[in-house]
Amino acid sequence: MKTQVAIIGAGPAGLMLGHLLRQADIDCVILERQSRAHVEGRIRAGVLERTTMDILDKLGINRRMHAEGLLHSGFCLADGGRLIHIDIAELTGKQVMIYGQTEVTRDLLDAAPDRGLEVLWEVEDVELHEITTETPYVTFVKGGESARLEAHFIAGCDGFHGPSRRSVPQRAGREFERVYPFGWLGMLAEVPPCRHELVYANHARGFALASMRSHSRSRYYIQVPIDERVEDWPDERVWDELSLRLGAEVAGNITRGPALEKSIAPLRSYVFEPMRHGSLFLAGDAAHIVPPTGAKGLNLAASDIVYLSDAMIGFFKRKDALGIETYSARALARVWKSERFSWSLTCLTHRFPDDSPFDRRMQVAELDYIASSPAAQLAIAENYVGLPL
Ligand code: FAS
Ligand code: PHB
Repeated sequence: MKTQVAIIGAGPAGLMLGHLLRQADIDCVILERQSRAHVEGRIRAGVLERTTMDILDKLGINRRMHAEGLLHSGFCLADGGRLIHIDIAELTGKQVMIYGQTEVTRDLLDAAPDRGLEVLWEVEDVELHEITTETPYVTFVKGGESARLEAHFIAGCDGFHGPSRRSVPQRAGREFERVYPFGWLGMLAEVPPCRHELVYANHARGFALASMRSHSRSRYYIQVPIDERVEDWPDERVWDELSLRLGAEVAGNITRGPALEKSIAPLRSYVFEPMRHGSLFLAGDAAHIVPPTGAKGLNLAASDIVYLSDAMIGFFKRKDALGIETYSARALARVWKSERFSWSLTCLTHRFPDDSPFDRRMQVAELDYIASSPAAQLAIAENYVGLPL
């Protein structure tokens, strides 16, 4: 098999890249390890920045997002019963869209056939070859048959555990990581949200987040110890903990119901540099991970893909290699700013096991400062809605 761009991974990064390349009449093939049902079944991000919405608008894959998504103009930080409202629309002139990554993935997959975007599902043993030459190729097994896909470029959109980043020799790359001493237990329930906006709560018992997917479907999170097992958290225990951590005003409006999904995710900050090695380009979680506190994971994948698709389209359509040469530096400049924001909001809202009384005072002082300073609120708001590309 031959194509211009071999894309590994049919998550948001791979699917957005595939659509943008096909829209520019560039050949590409997506290789995905899982089944379509598995990919569509993953419950992940919930907040879209303008950057991500713009990609879906540009692709014309936006009807359901605008029909079913919820535009939000602000969110709250909660601390011991105090609610600090961050009015992102007033401060930045921008809003964010509440529309689940599950829905974004489904919309991109539903639109793939009309775009002529080919996804090979359930491929195994994907391996990258000759990635420092101009004739790289990928080998894989599909339905028991070995296959080889030759391409000009390979896009590693295969997430944190995929083979692409591991194909870069250790001497050629550098990792930066912080693993947090806690995880997030997430619960999805078909109950109306407890508030019209998201609430990020700092509580002595730990962080909690009240989010949503629609007016009838809520998504909640609580910070749990890193070694916690989801089996030890029956629904009622989660609801009780949420009520304690979110504070009386917010908790008073919680509607309880059976969990549709409940899982624990670890939290880490991670960046791999560079995001290009020869003919291999890394994008999304394959190159970086953020703690979900800042709602940046999916949106960073989107901004990587804006840079990468522009670069590849310039190369193939105008023989302009500037975007290819500058991709890694451009993407990393935005990645690091989002890593900083996600890390800082995590440190502000979570309780760390080794926190000293001084550390707690620093959290209280920063929350007091945010509550009293429009400048501090603007700094949070402009990062939350997404920094300019
Ligand atoms: P993805 O991981 O989504 O996609 C990579 C794809 O590559 C997958 O489909 C995988 O099956 C495939 N793949 C892997 N190995 C392969 C191989 N060998 N061959 C072929 N294909 C292979 N972000 C937020 O903003 N907010 C959140 O609340 C949030 N919650 C999250 C919860 C969890 C449990 C996880 C894991 C992540 C969460 N994220 C969240 C981050 C998440 O949304 C990612 O940022 C987003 O999925 C990134 O998209 P991709 O880079 O496409 O990677
Ligand atoms: C979600 O709704 O899944 C969500 C929202 C905001 C975050 C993280 C997750 O910061």
